[in-house]
Amino acid sequence: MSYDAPLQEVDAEIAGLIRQEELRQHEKMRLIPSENYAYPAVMEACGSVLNNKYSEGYAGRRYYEGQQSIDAIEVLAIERLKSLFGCEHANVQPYSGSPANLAVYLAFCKPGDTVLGLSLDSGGHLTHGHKVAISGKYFHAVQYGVRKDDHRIDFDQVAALAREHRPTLLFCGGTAYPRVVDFARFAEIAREVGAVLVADIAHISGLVAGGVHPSPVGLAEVVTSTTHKTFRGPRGGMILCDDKHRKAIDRAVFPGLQGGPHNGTTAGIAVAAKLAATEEFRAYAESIVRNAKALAEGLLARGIALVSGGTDNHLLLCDLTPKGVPGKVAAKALDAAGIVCNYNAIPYDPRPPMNPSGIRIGTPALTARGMGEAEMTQLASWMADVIDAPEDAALRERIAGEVRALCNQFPAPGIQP
Ligand code: DSN
Repeated sequence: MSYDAPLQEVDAEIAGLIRQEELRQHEKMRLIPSENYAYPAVMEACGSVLNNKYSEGYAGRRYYEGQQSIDAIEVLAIERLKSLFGCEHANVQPYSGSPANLAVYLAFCKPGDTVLGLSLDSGGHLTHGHKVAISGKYFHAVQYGVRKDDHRIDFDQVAALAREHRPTLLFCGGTAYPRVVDFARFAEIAREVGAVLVADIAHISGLVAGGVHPSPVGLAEVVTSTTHKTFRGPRGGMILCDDKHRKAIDRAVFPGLQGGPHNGTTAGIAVAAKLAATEEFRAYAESIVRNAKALAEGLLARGIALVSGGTDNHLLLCDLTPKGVPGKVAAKALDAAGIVCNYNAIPYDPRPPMNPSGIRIGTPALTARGMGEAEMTQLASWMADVIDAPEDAALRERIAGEVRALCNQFPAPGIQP
């Protein structure tokens, strides 16, 4: 066997599994709100010779020679993000969202310092101070939540905790919060107690770039994000910040936390940032939100309760308690019917995290396929049918066939069916 042969010849087993995953991504309706279809151009940049190069350091200040192309690529990615988000500095080297957040801790905190973030069950992220994560183990993490009655951020609680604990960092943003994040309100509180406000926009960076969610830039001194969710770039991370924090952030990412950046990813981020600056992308972002609202309407009409009563962004959190179906049972039944989501805790969930009361769904991937409100209405009806009868195997099979037929009309970007 030649070492230079294509994947199919070198390793048919892996090639077959990748093909199987391609088919899955083509023939199922993918509703996990943090997933998407990266642009084919992004995939091309990621799977290129850039994989072969080490580049510790930053453009013009590297530890190895041979950076003629790499420096130009990284500068392009940075300049495009600065222009897109209107920020003073961008670091594009974090390997993903969690390392991006960890770098922020390293830049501003010593172990044991106090940090304040949104709790996981209220829609926050492990990296915002959860007790099982490094953010909760190495720092004194205090958590705020959403109100019980309307599931919106409890700003009275945020302000009270901030005044009591005087955190070094105040994190806002999350992974299962279906409403607009009021960055201005957070900034006011951070300013009052002398905390650095960090906005984690991993889920909504595409919505911010597309102008359908307010931007934290100018309000939060530091903004972190992944680059592969609504942004449609490669698996990666970025940190945007004010100029005064440039040195601290850059040093924290390298040499503080990471080694060489993944240069293919950097190129992919540059490509995604270029595409996110187009009118087409604004229209895409608008459609994501329009579709999420249509899906919410369809589900509510079928008696499925939604945390906070609906959505302002790309995601919905369904509370299946009134249906008497645990989230995990629903998620598995829906997957068998060709509709992929994840089970998820809801605020004040009486059930454990591995078997919670809710499912989390979102519209970025379906919207990338060109689906619209009519398809969302149909989807809501299929979902409600399955949730009403999760044990009905014949129903699941029939719906899986109908889902496949619909997916055949909406090609998945970059996938040959
Ligand atoms: N795994 C991501 C999500 O699904 O929201 C967050 O890290």
